[in-house]
Amino acid sequence: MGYLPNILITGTPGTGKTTTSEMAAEATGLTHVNVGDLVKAKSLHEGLDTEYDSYILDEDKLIDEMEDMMRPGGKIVDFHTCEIFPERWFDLVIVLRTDNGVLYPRLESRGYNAKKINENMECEIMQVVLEEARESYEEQIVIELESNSIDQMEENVSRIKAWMENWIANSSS
Ligand code: DAT
Repeated sequence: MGYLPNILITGTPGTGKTTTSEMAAEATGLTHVNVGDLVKAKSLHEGLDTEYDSYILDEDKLIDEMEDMMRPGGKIVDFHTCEIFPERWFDLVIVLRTDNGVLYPRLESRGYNAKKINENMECEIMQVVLEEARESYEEQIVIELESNSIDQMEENVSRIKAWMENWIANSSS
């Protein structure tokens, strides 16, 4: 059949979604979809929230834009929120987690303003994305992975690759 799974990689900004997605795409041959970039490139937003310096998402436009690309499978979707997507899109949902002391300097070195750093730190401390994922998808497809070090990132990429190979073997039998 040549059927391929769709994977969502989510987590607080700075936890390593984009880096992990790029590496996982390279390791698996799946296609990385950076939703933040897509929103900007196709103007799938209602302008900039100046207080938080981030785009106000137009969710309907975004879902419409992504529907056709998700249908054939084979995508690694990278975004900091996960509850807006249709549940049926994903076969695996990975939530990346980072310790406070590691996340803070990552956000600082991005040049985020204090308000945005604090908002994101609180998001990670309160496990906002993990809880969203658990509420939005079946428990058994949601996996929480630590992303503090390069070693952990490489291990996470290996796990994604192994999961995909197993998924393909099971779906073709
Ligand atoms: P996100 O897409 O979640 O916002 P990113 O992939 O852009 O995160 O990573 C933010 C920065 O942190 C970037 O400079 C790479 C670094 N980083 C991310 N995950 C890491 C990890 N597990 N180990 C070491 N550095 C990491």
